[in-house]
Amino acid sequence: MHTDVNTLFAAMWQDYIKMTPSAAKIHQLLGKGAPIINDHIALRTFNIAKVNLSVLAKHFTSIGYVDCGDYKFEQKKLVAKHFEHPDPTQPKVFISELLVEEFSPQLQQTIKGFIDQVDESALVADNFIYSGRHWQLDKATYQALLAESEYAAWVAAIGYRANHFTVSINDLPDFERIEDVNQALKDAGFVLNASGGEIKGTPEVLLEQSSTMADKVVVSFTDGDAEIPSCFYEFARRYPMENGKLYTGFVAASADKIFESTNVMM
Ligand code: OOG
Ligand code: NI
Repeated sequence: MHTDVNTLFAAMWQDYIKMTPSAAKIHQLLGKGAPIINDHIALRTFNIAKVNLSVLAKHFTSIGYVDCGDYKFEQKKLVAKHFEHPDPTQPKVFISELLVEEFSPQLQQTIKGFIDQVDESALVADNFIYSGRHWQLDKATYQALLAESEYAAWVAAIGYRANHFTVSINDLPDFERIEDVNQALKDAGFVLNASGGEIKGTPEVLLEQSSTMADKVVVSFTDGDAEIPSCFYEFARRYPMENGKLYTGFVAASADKIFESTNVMM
């Protein structure tokens, strides 16, 4: 496991921009070359003990992150937690896990087959949370998973890595409103996730969010290559609570729609 927060996120960012070429362009568009503060990153997994949310979380709690919130997504059959670092300029971490036992026996068997292929030593290696896929996957299995859960198919194909980074709009020198960030992105030709509206959340819930639709990358399957959705970029504007401090949590109703940024079809 990593011992330093900055080297961990630098490595995750390098992996992420390989999967998400538009993120590097958007980073330049919004930051104009200056550093950007990341509000949060997110990871996905299955709730099988060997690879579950807490296994991923250890890579963050071991470097000072603290469990700060629980979320439930009934329809998508997911649960999630978010973690914060004592240094508020470090990204928050949102980790979700799919409740595998709530799906068909076929899906359960497929996922167990994947997890059996994960090497125990890989789980605690420095790079586990940006190591990608650890199992064989063919196109028909990917399609079968997709029919039951977009999330299951995404984790099956893309594996362990940040599925998004998130620009902190509050820390951008040239933008204040999320509407203006969205307009700049659309003017530059990027496609936003419109599920539930381009802006998720409101000042009243203390968090406004938007995201791009995931880039498409060529992924190797055991029976050939195919282009599928990889990762996306998110934009978050936080509002102060009554005590004057910015809200640091997430909003489940908004998160529910952000998950759909990796959907194959909208
Ligand atoms: C996480 C979706 C939720 C947010 O900011 O609400 C989220 C995911 O897509 O894995 O990132
Ligand atoms: Ni997010």
